Amino acid sequence: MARANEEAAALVQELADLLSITGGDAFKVRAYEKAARAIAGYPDDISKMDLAGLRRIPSVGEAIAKKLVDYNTTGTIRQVEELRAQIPAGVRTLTTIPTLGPKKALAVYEELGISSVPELADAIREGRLRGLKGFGAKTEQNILHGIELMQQSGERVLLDVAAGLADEIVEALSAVTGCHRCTYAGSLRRMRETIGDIDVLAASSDPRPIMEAFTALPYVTEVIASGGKKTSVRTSRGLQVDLRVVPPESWGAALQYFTGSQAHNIRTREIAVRAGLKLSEYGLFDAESNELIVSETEEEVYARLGLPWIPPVLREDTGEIQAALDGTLPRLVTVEDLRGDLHSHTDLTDGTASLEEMVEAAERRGLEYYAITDHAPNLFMQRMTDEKMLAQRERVRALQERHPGLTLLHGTELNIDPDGGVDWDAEFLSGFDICVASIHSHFTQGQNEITRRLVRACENPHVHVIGHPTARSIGRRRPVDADWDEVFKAAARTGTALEVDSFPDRLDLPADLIRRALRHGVKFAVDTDAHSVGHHRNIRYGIGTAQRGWLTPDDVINTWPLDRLRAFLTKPAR
Ligand code: DGT
Ligand code: CA
Ligand code: CA
Ligand code: ZN
Repeated sequence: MARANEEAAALVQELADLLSITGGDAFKVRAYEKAARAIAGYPDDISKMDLAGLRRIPSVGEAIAKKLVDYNTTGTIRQVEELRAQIPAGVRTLTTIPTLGPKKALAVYEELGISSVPELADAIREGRLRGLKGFGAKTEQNILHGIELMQQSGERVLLDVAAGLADEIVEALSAVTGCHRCTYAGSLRRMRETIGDIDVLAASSDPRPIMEAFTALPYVTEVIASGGKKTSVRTSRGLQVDLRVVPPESWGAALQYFTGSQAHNIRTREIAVRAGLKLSEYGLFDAESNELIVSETEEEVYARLGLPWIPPVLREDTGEIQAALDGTLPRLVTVEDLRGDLHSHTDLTDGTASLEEMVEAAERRGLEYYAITDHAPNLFMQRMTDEKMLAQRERVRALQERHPGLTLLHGTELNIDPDGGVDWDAEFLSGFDICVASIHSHFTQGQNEITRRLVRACENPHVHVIGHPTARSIGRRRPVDADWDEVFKAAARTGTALEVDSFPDRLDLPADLIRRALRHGVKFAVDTDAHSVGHHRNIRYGIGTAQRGWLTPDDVINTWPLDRLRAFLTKPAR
């Protein structure tokens, strides 16, 4: 994503937040939120666009386009600056607590003068919020939990933020003369769901020009440490990046070392010791002679240890070494294996691109089938009706004529209600090619209720996929509390797939639960849940998560040929 799009989207989102703190018109707030998503997901760099061009971004009208022109010329949006000045910084900090809405933030500030997160936590523990309108015991618990979540996520960033920056850095450094190789390592290469810092590795016999190019990058704000072998910087987003430059003959060993995880490395080092070798960040050596064993690739390093190459996503010391020794490493699913996407939205609900644009984007991905699954009526904000849904189906059928190579499936994303029911009756549901069903409300029900809810959704013969099953939002909302083994058993028994949602703040199911579900024989759908054209690119994060869950192509229903998928979508009667 272009940096300007990301920054402008953040400003427009902030504008929405500030407006809602000041009690602004709810529809205007929603319009800004929608525009922010559209800007973030827009494929072209907005800093190079004029007013007329900006107006062509979906969900961006005249007023917002003018604010973007303001951003392009001044680097900020005046109205945001004005509102920032009106609202105490403390209140704005309070609104960053995931479970505290703007109204409540303003209330604790105005009633109790609380303007920081620790003050609020203390006030709750001392019972000072009791009696305040709208603050019951449950609200207090939720706020405390929100504070906890915020502290846990700490300084770590989501996968897409780190990946976007790392891609740019690797591209820039690869172009430096004498740079033999360059890539990112660390948790990002292992596709962990959040990233503490970015580790970049380059191979060259002359590190200096690479180090210089690195510290001169436009978004570097601070050089934390610099030396001949390693330089660390902080970027404008507060994220740290470590760069190491190694001689080309040590590349394989260095890449293996800096990819980690630390737990995996401890295991590989033990194996090296037993083989009379020494494996470190400096290379692979003969333990006796201390002679460097040339290892230009990771494959050579693993081969010297008597192992096949192990994909980075598996390097967490959770059984991958034993599987490598036994020759039972999984053949992991890849982006190229996907034939379809089974979850997407258009501007009929909260998407920002038209049906036609989303279908074109799916076609550019080279997909063979594509499901449009706009929200069902019980998500009231989306204002879906039977008529609108049926009219969309007609449009999908007509559009199919123009896309002979891409089979369009007309679906919906249903809402699993507190009792496990969904939006429509069986007759209406049977008109869809595919139904995804997700939890969008009542996230805090107890374990028995959530479990029953998800099991009942699996048992519905018209529900094919459970969307983002834990409903978590990384760093913002905890996963729902279910007896997951019961849910997985129900999904396997009823032939209901579980989704791996590719949104960087969802990655849902998470990898550890994927692996647990796999043992029950569950099938999966790795989807984008795209709400804009740009969201199609998120698929790499969903696939990364699926890989961390050890999934093979056969486990993922949207790698299957269409006829096999269709057979799966006809659930067995029971
Ligand atoms: P992060 O940055 O917290 O998301 O996680 P990583 O895994 O990227 O950790 P980081 O940046 O501290 O180090 C990158 C890799 O370097 C790590 O995965 C393994 C390797 N490494 C760093 N320190 C040590 C160490 O003390 N021992 C071993 N065996 N490996 C280390
Ligand atoms: Ca790291
Ligand atoms: Ca690091
Ligand atoms: Zn969705």
